[in-house]
Amino acid sequence: MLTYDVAVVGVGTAGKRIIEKISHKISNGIFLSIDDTESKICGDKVKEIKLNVNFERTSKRIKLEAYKTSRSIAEEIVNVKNVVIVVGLGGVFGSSAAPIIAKSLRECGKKILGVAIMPFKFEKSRLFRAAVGLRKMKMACDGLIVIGNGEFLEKAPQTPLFKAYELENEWIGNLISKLFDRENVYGINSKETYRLASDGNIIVGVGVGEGTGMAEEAATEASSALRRQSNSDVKDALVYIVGWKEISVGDVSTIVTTFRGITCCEGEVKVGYYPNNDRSLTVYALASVTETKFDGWDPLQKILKERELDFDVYSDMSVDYDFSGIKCLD
Ligand SMILES: Nc1nc2c(ncn2[C@@H]2O[C@H](COP(=O)(O)OP(=O)(O)OP(=O)(O)O)[C@@H](O)[C@H]2O)c(=O)[nH]1
Ligand SMILES: [Mg+2]
Repeated sequence: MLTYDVAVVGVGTAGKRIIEKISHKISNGIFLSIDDTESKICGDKVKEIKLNVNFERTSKRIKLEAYKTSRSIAEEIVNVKNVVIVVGLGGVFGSSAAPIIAKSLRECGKKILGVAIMPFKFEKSRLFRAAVGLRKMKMACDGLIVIGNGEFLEKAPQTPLFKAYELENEWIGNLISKLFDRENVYGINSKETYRLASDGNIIVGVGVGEGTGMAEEAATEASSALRRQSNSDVKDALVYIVGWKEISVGDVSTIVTTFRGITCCEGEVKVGYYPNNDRSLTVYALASVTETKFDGWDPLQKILKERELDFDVYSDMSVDYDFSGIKCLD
């Protein structure tokens, strides 16, 4: 039987688009997309699972269908230990389905790394649902990486939205493929990523540099993106440097020093290096922080502390649950 390093599951519309990118970048993986829209993915590397919820597209229905599907996925990826679940939070589909799928696969013994993409600040109606979804993903996954959509438009607010998504999906695809890149001797291994991501609040900053000074430029941009997402100093970090193959030891040192300076990080900064033929450098920084700006999008959390208002099927569903009698608040 074939064995794979990782299974990557994209949930909802954003998840589906990103999984398409990732499928071209990771050589030894299984790729699944779970959504309720018709098939649109190019190529045959991604298996698309269409949840049948169109006749009753409620959060409750999506959760039930997602749970049932997660059982068959578990059977399909029986030989895979690591699972990455990618979801754009804030819509109904992904925010409802992704935490259920994560929890259910985790109960089957999989190690779950969640990648949650948060909406743009202007998507006002989606922020609360995204923050609630984020909290559930934190509970459901072994580790979670949070990516703020807004960070990618900071440099080019004139960019058409679909192009911004396209560019961002490319970046997210590159980052995730680096997390599981086992070819590269200078890489950061996936265990280190899981360890950092299990800390609770992990955010991502991306920066690109070109020409002379590219190292400092890319590091400054990535660090500033982290600063915008959190007021707290960075505790520990993983820094993925991708690009120019002539990069020097001095450049790597500049990246780490700049990163430490801007993010006030006194903890561990591990660096992975992934050379290619680009004449530019891209720095992806994964950073552990005490709190993020996304936490504030769910003001109820502050009042309720550890208590849950949303008693959905997710709260008490166990693997062998009998669906026939489920009652829940939507
Ligand atoms: N990076 C990125 N973000 C996206 C993309 N499409 C949507 N998003 C973001 O992800 C969030 C969730 O959107 P969708 O993925 O469309 O939502 P959904 O889970 O399919 O839910 P529904 O709206 O019910 O279909 C949005 O608020 C957007 O900010 C994409 O292609 N790339
Ligand atoms: Mg959708």
